[in-house]
Amino acid sequence: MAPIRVAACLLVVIVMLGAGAQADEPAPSKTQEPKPLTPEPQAPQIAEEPPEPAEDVNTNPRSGEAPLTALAGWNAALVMDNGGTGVWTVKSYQVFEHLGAPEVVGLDDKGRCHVLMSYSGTWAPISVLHDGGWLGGLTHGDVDPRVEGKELYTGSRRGNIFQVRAYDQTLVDGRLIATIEGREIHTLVSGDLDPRTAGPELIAFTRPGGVFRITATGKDGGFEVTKLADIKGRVRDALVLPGTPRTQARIACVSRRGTLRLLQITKQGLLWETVHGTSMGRGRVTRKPARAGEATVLYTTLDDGRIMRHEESPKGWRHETIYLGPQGPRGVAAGRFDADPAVETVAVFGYSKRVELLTRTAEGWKAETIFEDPAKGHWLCVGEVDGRNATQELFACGFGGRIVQLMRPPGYGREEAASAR
Ligand SMILES: [Ca+2]
Ligand SMILES: [Ca+2]
Repeated sequence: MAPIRVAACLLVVIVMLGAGAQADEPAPSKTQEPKPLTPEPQAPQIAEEPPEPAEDVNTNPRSGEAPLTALAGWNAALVMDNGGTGVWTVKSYQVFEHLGAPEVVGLDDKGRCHVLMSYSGTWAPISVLHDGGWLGGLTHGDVDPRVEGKELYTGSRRGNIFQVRAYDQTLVDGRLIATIEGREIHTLVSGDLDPRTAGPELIAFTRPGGVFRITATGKDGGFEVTKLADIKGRVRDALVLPGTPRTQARIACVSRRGTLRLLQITKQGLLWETVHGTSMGRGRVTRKPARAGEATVLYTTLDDGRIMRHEESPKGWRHETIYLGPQGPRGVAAGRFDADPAVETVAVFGYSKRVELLTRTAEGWKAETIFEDPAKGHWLCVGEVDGRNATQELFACGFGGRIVQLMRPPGYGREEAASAR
């Protein structure tokens, strides 16, 4: 693996966007709007110094598993330390089709995209792009038929949208595919979302509020950008609810305006359905893992610390507040985190610096802290990189510049096997 990693590190493709783009400090907003009231993504804070680790504990995830202290029966390990530069978004995708384990992708405050490969506890990063300001939106999809398989797409504070392509040589590179002048790219989703165009597209949500379609239809391998609408409020997170042969896919959007809305792009135009609205900004959305025959369930975060659960039924949506948590949730991830697959669980992270697991019990929802970070959190996602437990893993990132993996110990939910516990 070592020679591959060396080769991988050599391929740091820097997209040059002019001298101004290389500044390390966040660029001034071109929108002339006041600074966002929520500090997302803004200048990073330096993490408080962690306690000195014991001498025999590895702290470098490039050379081996780098354990961290976790709580409540969980384990934790460092995936990446970005030297104090905030990491605003983390998601897990199968970036390399020739590698069994999925990768982890982080976006940072200097406009860099980090693709991290796991290998028996080590995490090897390949870093691409350098937009100068933060990168925000992130999606993985087969948007470009000219490139085999799926591609990564990310967007920046400066309005730039990039394609990041993976190769079987275990390399990635990136290129600028579009610029939307005067708009920050906060959220990206991909899929066959617009029936007015053939094949899949990227949909970008911007600040000031707008919806744009980006298709791989430009000349010379380029892309084309079409503005679909101006909207009120910044969409801070979105996910695609796949369609059926009879129905168009829906995009679940949460907004600074406080809404959870579903967007359908139809031949007649954009159709918005408000699922829930409240007088509080809404920041993140996740979906309960889909099971055949089960209703769609979404969870959303409100900036004052409430976590809401929304369940769809033929009669409409039912809403339930499941957690009155600390101010500033900035991450929510639903998944299987309990040994019993029937138990409903969802994890949250944010300005409290704590990752908390919410579990539905016969007596109602209970919360327990499973990890405490030295710095404020900004994103949380689910992944599967450890088959020794029966549960999914979590990845957390934020202002301290670290990406942390949280996992149940070997043998958790897998009592049939001897385990290394
Ligand atoms: Ca493709
Ligand atoms: Ca697992």
